[in-house]
Amino acid sequence: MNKQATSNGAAAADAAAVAADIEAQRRYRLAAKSSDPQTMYQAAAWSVHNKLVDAFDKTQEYWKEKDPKHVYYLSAEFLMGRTLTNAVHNLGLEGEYAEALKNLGADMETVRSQELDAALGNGGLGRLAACFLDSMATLDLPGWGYGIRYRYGMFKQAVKDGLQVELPDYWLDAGNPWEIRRPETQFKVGFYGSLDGDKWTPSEEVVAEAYDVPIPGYKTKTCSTLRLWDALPSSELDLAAFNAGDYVKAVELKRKADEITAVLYPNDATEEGKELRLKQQFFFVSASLQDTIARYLEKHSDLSGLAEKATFQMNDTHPTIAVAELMRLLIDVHGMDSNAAWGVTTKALAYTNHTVMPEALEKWPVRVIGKLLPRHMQLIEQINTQWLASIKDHVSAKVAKEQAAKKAEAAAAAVKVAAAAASAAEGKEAAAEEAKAGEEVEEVDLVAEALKAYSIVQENQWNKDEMLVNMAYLAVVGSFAVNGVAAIHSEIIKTDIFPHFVELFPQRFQNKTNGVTLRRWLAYCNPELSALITEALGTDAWVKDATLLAKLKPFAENAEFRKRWRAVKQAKKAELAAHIKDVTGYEVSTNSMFDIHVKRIHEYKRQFMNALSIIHRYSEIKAMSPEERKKVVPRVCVFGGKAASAYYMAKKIVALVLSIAETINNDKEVGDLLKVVFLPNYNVTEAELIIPAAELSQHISTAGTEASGTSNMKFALNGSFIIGTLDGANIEIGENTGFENLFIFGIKAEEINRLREERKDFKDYDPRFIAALDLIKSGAFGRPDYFDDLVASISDMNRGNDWFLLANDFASYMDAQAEVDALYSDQEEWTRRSIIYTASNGFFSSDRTIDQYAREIWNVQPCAQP
Ligand code: CRA
Repeated sequence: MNKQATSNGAAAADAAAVAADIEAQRRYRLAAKSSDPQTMYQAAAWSVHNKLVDAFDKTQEYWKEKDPKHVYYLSAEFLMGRTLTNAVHNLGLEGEYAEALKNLGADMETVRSQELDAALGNGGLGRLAACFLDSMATLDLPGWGYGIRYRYGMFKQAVKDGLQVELPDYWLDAGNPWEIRRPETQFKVGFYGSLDGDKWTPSEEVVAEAYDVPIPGYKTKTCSTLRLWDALPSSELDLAAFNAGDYVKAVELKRKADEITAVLYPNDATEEGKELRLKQQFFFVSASLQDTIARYLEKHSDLSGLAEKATFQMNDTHPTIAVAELMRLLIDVHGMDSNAAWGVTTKALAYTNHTVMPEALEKWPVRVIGKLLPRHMQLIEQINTQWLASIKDHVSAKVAKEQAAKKAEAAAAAVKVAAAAASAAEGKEAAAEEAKAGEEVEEVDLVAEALKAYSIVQENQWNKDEMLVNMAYLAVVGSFAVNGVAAIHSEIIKTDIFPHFVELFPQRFQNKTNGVTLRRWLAYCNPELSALITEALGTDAWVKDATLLAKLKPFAENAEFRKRWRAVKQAKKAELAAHIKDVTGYEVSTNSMFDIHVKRIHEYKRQFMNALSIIHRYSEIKAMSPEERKKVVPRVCVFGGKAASAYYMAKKIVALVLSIAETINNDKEVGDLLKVVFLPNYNVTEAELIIPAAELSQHISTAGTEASGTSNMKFALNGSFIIGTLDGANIEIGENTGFENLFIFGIKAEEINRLREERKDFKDYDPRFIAALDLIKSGAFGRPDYFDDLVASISDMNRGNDWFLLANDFASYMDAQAEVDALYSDQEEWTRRSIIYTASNGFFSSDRTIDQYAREIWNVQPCAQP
């Protein structure tokens, strides 16, 4: 697949043309005299940009002419990472660009490393959206992404004095060659104001302006778009203020508009900025729906057919205000009657749930929606009223059935009591009382009470005076399909999150196990392994057809192939080791096992448990004789991940990892037997370097908490072993790879509730767990008091009470770790199984996921240019 530009006459000519183009960009677009790496990056990027624009225009014209059904992926996050390598490869021009840059005295590696990540997302959900765009384009599916053009992406994480510090991410400052501004595509979005009957007059207004990011598919002419909205002050109000001489107000409007698209909120943060967050959500949803409707109306006169031409996939609850906004647009703007509008809405929307964590299931106070979007609050109330009316018979019947069962039970109990005390008068009295009690319950309005469980608008359980809109419920009621993101998660949402809805329409609920694009996450981030795979299979077709990876299996038995496989891993480890040295100053040995734990820092993901296991390992090594130490499998334990700036415990976890790293890495007695590294600012680009180098990767969330995980798929595809719990997609990776090849440990999801109950008097602490906690408390890693709250959160029943059950899982986690060491000592077997990982997990290509969405939810067909 690495085209040899020099050995191919046509490609060489193309390389000359590319070089001339890059030169022209440098000279005229940038008017630059220097050829420093940043300038060369910009020049190369603009040259690729132009090719993308050509492909983009052709695709969009073709789709416009053919008018196929489209899917619109509404997402508050798109974690795109860098674009240059991906675009050049997807266009099939990697040889030409490498050659051209060489001819211009630059090199691809240096040039591409100049690009800043587009980090418009928090973690898995945002990166999933980016993988989906790549797959949609690759499969020629008419589809667009819609989101927000945040001016600052996810914060930049740095380490200072052993703690995380957050720095702004000025990703747009150097200019962004990957977008096309569309001043001609603007829509007004209103907020606040008053309601007269059902007529809404907003008191604040901004203009949403489109920016298109072309998304090239792999080995296809299709180039789709990610349309991101920027907010501008509404020109009319602005002008009015200026004309009235109120310059301050005019500037104020600009500031307010800027605020909407300034920053991305960390998804697990607290209260702050709630209203602004809802404003952001409504802003991009409204603009996207207006835009789609406007394009639809260019070809069709009647909006009743909208759902035949468009599906809006709501990526988690963030865009779910779409239910009310689509209704408003259809009714208020386009004059549809409300029943017809509801018919169109519920045929056009679909919803993906990505989490069962209560704090991430959005519930907006009625007060907040009512203030910011009064008409939408009114519509939500109406939707809810009609919804509850429509299910009243069902709920009444259910209540009656339950009551009948209860009565029968009470009667049986009464008979029993009477029989037991047959001769005694008290017995009869007791029986009579029992029977009476059963009837009294009926007097309460059981049906009204039962209906509350189905209501979209509900009481805040922590504050009875506040009413909340459950956005997930709104989404379920307003959608024709609801899906989870891994098999186990799709079951859990049915039993734990939406049981009442499943009862009414089981067929609405589906599973779509997540996937990742093999282009970015294998072919481009690991070109060495890709070349080896391509050579073995005799084709690079696996990049587009991941099922072909299965053909690698027989190669696992070939000693020569294993040797080459190991050599690739060693090369990737060496690259990571150099990076570690660069960033942290620590020297790590590539003869050690590279054990990686990278993801957002969260208590449920249990980085803390990994840290405790490392402390135990450290203590063990310290206690060993020199002879015993010879048997230790040396490890480099790498952590990476951002803690939300307001997440107190997560920041302590980062500090703990940094502290133990400091102590252990400077302990001469331990040397290379154990090293601990925290790599700051984990993002897409870091992941592209880290994942190919991994030998073991950790996915150790408390069972039932991680909806899917997607890095587990990337690691598996790059031949890394998984140590993990029976959670999220780990389970399906186990099914594909063979569970004997994973290091699975810990409690099961169905045990969690019971175990949490039992923790009230949990005493079964593993002595190794206690010892590790004691060592932290003793100040062995510095900051003696700083970690008190963290330690208490898993050991003090009054302060957290180990909600994520680290103590329960610790012993089995340590057993699994011992198995890892044992297997690693047998490098032939280890490598054999590493190959099996790559060969077994083609299922996790996002091409498969998207194909399923297209067939089973969207009903969207490929539309490729001839
Ligand atoms: N944090 C889940 O927690 C999942 C991704 C993508 C998450 C992950 O387990 O792999 O979504 N959920 O489906 C989420 O963001 C709001 O919920 C995630 O990225």
